[in-house]
Amino acid sequence: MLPTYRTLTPSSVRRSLRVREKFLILLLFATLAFVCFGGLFYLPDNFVNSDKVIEVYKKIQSAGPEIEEIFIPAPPISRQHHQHGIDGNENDDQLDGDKHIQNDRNRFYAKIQGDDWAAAEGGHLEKPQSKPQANDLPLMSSSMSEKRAAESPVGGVGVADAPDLQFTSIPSGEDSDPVARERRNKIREMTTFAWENYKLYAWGKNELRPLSKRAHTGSIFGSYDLGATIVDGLDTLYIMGLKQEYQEAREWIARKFSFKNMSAELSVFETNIRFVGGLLTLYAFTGDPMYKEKAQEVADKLLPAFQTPTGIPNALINLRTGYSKNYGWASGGSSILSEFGTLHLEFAYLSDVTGNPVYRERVLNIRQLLKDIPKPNGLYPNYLNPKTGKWGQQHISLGALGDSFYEYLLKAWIQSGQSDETARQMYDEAMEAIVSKIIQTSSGGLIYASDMKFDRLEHKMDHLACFSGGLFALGAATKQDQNSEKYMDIGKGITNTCHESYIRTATHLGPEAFRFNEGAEAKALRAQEKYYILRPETFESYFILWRLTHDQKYRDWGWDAVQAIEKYCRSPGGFSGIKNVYLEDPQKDDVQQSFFIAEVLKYLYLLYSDDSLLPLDEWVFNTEAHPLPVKGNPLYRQALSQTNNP
Ligand code: DMJ
Repeated sequence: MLPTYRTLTPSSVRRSLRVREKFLILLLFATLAFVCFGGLFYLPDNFVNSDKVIEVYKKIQSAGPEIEEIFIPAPPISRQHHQHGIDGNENDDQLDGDKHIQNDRNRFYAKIQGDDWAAAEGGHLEKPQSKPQANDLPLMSSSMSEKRAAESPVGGVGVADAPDLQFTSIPSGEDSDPVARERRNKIREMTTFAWENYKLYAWGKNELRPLSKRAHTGSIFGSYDLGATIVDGLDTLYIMGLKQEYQEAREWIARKFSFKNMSAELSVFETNIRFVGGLLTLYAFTGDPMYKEKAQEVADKLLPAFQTPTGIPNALINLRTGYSKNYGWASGGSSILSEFGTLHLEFAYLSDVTGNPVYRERVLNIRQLLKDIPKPNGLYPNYLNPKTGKWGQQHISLGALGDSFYEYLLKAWIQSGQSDETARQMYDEAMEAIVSKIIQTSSGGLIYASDMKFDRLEHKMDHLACFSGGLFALGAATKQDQNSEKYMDIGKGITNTCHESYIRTATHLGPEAFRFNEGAEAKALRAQEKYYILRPETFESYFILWRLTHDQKYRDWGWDAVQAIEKYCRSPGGFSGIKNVYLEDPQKDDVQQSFFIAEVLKYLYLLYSDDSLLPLDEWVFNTEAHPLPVKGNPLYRQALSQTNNP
C-alpha cells in the first residue's frame, strides 16, 4: 500500500515550516550549548597525557612568573612541601625560586596525570554517604560544624559502641576548668569544619585547597592520591571522639589505601612520619590488625631505600621499581640528617608489633653509624653521604634539615621505657654541643637557636625549630642531672621567643623564619620568610610546657593563636596558610596542609584537655604528632614472637 498524503494548502505549508524552523533553531542552539559547556566540562579528560597542555604550560612559564602565577598560583615557598629537604638550602633565593617552578611543574603534571591514574584505578572511594553530595550541600557553615562537634561524645570513649571495629578506651580528658572546656569545644568544631570541607572537595586526595575548593597534591606525596589527610588526621578524630568521621575514614583506609602497584616516587621521611606513624597510632589505639598490616605494607615499600653502601637510606624511593636516590641539591648526593634520623620510633615499634626485627635492625644500623662517626665539635652536620659515610657540608640546625633527628634521640629513649641508654647518651651529648655552640641570647634577652654554617653563626631561627622549646623541657623533666634546670629554662626561653615571633606580627601568627640581626628581634626580614603555612611547632611546645608546668600562660598563648587562625586562615572552604603574617589583610595560600589536622588541631585540643588524655609518661609523640605507646603501656601490643618474615 502506498502512503497517503494530506493535501497541503499554502498556509498550512507556512505553518508547518515555522514549527520546523523553530525546531531547527532550537536544535542548533542545543548543539552549540552542548559543544561549549560539554567541551569545557570534559576539558581535562580530553587532554590527559597530551603534550599540548604541557606545552601551553611551558609557554605560560616562559612568559614570566607574574603571568604564570595567574594561571597556576605558586605555593608561598618550596619548603612548604620539602620542609626538611629544602629549608636551609643555602638560603639562596634564586634556588628557592627554581624549586618553586619545579614544584609548580610537578603539581601541574600531577593534575594531568593524577586524574588519569585515579580513573584507571577506579578512582578513590566515593564520598561517604553520611553527608550530602557536593551538588546538594550548601557550604558547611560554622554552625553546622559546631552542631556536628557538639553531637560527638567527648574523647575516644565515644567510638566504643561501633560494632564492627575493635576500640579501646582512651580517657576523654575533659578539663575541670570551664574555660578550657569551652576552648576545647572550639578546637573540635574547627576540626570538624576542616574535615568536612576536605571530604566535600578533596576526599581521597592528599590535601584540600580551601579557596579553589579542589584537591591539592603536593609533590611529597609523589603526585598520587594517597588520602594523606585521612591517614594523617585520623588519630586526631579518634582522640576527639568524632565517631562518624572516624568510621568513614577507617572504611576508606581499609578499602582503598594501598601502596601496592604504585609507581610513585615518595619521600621516605614524609611517608614514614605521616603514613607509617599515623597507622601505627591507630593500631595502638584500636588493636585493629588492618592498621598494622597497612603500616607494614608501607614500611616494606621503603626498605629498598636502605640498600646503600652504609645502610643510610636515600631520601626518595620509587615504589614500583624500588630505585632510590637523593635530592640533586643536597651536598654532593647526601642524605639529610632530619630525614634518615627520623625513622627510629616508627620502625622500632613496627618490629615490636609485627615480630619482624628487620625494621629495628635498619634504624639501629643508622644509629650505630652516627654514634661511631667523628663529629665536628660534637655537632651533627645536616648532610651525610650514604655511599661514603662521610659528612657533607658542615651546616648545623635545630630547624630545617636537622630538627627531628634530635627529637628522635630523646624520644627513642622515652619509647623504650628509658632503657635505650645509647639514645639518651647521644641526645645528652648532642644537646650539650648544641647549647654551647648554637643556642644564643639576643640583645633583647630572647633565647633562640641559630643556624651554623662552617663555624659561622647565622642568627636566624626557623619556625620549624620552635618544637625545640618542648624538646629541651621534655629532656630536662625526664632526667635529673646537672643540666636539667638550665635546659628547662632554655626550653621555656625558646618557647617564649616563638611566642614573641607570633605576637610581633600584625596577624599574631608566626613567620616561617625570624632573625636576630640587622636590628631585627624575632622578626622575619625577607619576603620568603614571612608566610605561615599552618605549622604546628609552636603549639607543640605550648602543649609540652603546659603539661610540665601547668602555667596558664601557655593555654592563653595558644588561645591567642587560635583566634588568629580563625580570623586569617579560615575561609568557607576550610583553613589555609597565609602569605605574609605582617599584613593586616594577608593573602591566603590555598592549602590546608595534612599536618593541620594531624598536628595543629591535635596539640591545641590536648592543650585544653586534662593530663589524663595521652599522659607524657605513657605516650610519645612522633614528629607528626602521632602518639606511640611507651613500652609498659598496656596498649603497646607487642607481638608474642619474633620472626624474620614479614
Ligand atoms: C611536619 O610534617 C612535621 O612536624 C615535621 O617534623 C616537620 N614539620 C612539619 C610541619 O611543619
